[in-house]
Amino acid sequence: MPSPRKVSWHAHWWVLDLAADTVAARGRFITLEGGEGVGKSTLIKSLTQYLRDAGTDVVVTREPGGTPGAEAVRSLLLNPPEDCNWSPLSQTLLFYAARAQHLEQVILPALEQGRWVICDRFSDSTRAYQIVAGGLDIGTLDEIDRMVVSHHQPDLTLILDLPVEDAAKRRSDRGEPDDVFERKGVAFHRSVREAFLEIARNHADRCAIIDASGSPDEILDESVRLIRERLT
Ligand code: T5A
Repeated sequence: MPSPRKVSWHAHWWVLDLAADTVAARGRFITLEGGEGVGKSTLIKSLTQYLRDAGTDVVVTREPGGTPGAEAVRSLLLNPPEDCNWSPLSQTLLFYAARAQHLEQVILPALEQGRWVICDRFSDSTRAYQIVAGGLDIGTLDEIDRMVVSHHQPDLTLILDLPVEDAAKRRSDRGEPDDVFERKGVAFHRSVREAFLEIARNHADRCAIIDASGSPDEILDESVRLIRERLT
């Protein structure tokens, strides 16, 4: 895991300053998005370590998941019972049921306490997977999102972008069994990648794309630079 000293010195000292300045303020909500295997979990570990070393109080969480109930929903969605075959609408309702509880019980209380929340996936994943790749009607999703997430959108969304073949290779090198989404074909994963790029274009004030083909250190450095640029 890279130490903060490996990140450019200006970014490092900025994080220290920011941590000191924001003790009593509302925390910051950062989400990481992108296809499977692009490196989100790897970045979350190094970024969390980096921020904690700089004195920031960070809560790390994930979707679907983050509470015992939402983790149970996660397992229903990612490893469904045989012949279950959730439709995009039923998947969306389950993702948002888990998200509602996760927001109420984990994310919002942490932000109110001034803690930073780093979340592995959030609503943009539903937009990419269930709408663009799954075919759900966008109006339906917007309505559910307004009801559940409302104005509690992330302060910054880092979208890790990688060709689907490279992401698939990283996943297969890791040697873990694929879940229901990872088992889908190349065309599905290409649609997901395009969907994230479109989300970034449509929400340029909140989202930033990171080229995930670089080394873990380079990706961390770029993330810290973006946090500095966008969250001040
Ligand atoms: N989903 C989720 C929806 O359909 N709708 C929704 O609303 C939500 C919230 C969740 C699934 O649910 C779907 C999307 C997903 O299919 P997940 O397990 O939470 O699944 O998410 P995944 O993206 O599948 O998680 P992964 O662990 O597979 O991918 P990561 O976290 O992006 O990748 P990571 O860090 O584990 O890295 C993969 C491998 O690459 C290496 C790592 O060491 C690891 O072996 N690696 C690198 N190698 C070279 N260079 C780098 N820079 C590297 N970074 C990592």
